[in-house]
Amino acid sequence: MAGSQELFERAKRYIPGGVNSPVRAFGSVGMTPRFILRAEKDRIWDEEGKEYIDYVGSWGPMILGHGHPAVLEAVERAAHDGLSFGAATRREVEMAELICESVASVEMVRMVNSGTEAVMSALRAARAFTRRDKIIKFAGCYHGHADAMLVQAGSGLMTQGIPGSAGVPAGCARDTLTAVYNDLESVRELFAENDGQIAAVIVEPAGANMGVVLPEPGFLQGLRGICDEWEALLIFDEVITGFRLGLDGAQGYYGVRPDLTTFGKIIGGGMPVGAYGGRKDIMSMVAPCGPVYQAGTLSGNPVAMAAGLAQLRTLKETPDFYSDLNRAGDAFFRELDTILEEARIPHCVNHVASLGCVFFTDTVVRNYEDAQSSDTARYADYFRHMLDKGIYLAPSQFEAVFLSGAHTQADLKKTLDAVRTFGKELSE
Ligand code: HOZ
Repeated sequence: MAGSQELFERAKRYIPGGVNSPVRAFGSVGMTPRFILRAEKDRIWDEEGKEYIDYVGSWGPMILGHGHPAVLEAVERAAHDGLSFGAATRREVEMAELICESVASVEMVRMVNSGTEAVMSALRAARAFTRRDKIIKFAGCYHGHADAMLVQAGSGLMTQGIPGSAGVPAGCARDTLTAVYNDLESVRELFAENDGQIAAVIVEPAGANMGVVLPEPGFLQGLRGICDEWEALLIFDEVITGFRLGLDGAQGYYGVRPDLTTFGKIIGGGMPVGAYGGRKDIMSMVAPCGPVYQAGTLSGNPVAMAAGLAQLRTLKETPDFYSDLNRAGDAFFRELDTILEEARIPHCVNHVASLGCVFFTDTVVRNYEDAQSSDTARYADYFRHMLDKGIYLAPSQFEAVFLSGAHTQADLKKTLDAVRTFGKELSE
């Protein structure tokens, strides 16, 4: 049977870079990507049959772990009922109700197929509502690959070390203004320079695409205040944080109410899904209610809705799910910090709840520039060491570690032991 190396050679002949999403290529860690065969709970197996503890979790969606029985059963049932109708279905109504009941700022919601689509559509609605064109985003925040958002973006662009993408017309990027994360003054300046032209500020309420960068106390509240002052909208991109920090996402966790929110990942239970929603007066502008056009054959796909609903219902109905997971996350990242401290390796561990990362830098990482001070060669060594010990981390310094409810104490300990041996080997 073909292994990862052979599959990668074949893939490169027909798929750009051999992958369908750049970070997967393992380029920044200088390795051949592992081709994944199957997964169960917190484990994945590659084509060679090697087993790993998985901390990528499909980049966030697998908060219950892989192959949760409730999700699998719901998918099987839905698949038998029909894969796609391109027509309205009961599950879409139930999904919309569940999201609106869980997230207080979301009064209406529209399902789409990815986080990119969700952001693109939310920006369109914001521009239509305010009748303004300009958008403020933050350097290092990643909001999918729509033209207007590929400006100083995080995730794969950071991995490749490029500030933006070729092929984006100057006109598309002209209306995107970039501020500094955790720096309200940089936002105020942009508003003052573009009086009456800014439709919205879009932000990852906890940055998770430049590594994990957390909002400092008052930052998100400050954004709310500035947007109100200038009559602009505040958009939280909760594609990663939504239903991860808690049922009401980062907005519940930090206590700030945005006007619009984008979702993805967890709400699809592992299937391709996105959604955007928020204030009723804004969402009522979306067709067929209003003049903002947005549509999709696979939007609200029945199998994707079934997977997402099963996952969200399980999260909602499992007592203490978030308190247990977040406590495990706190303990894990604290211990990681201690181990690296004892090994005297310059580092900064940032984390909130079950989401975190380690930067190999002696700088406190509070924005994109700080994140860029990281020693990416050391991250590559760390990644290779951990992979060798059966721990599958993100193949890039600028992504997150995702814990799930399926990670056992024994597996977390095994992971921390592997970090310990990394520290020892480095100091020898
Ligand atoms: N953009 C994702 C990381 N933030 C990577 C997606 C993927 O490769 O699946």
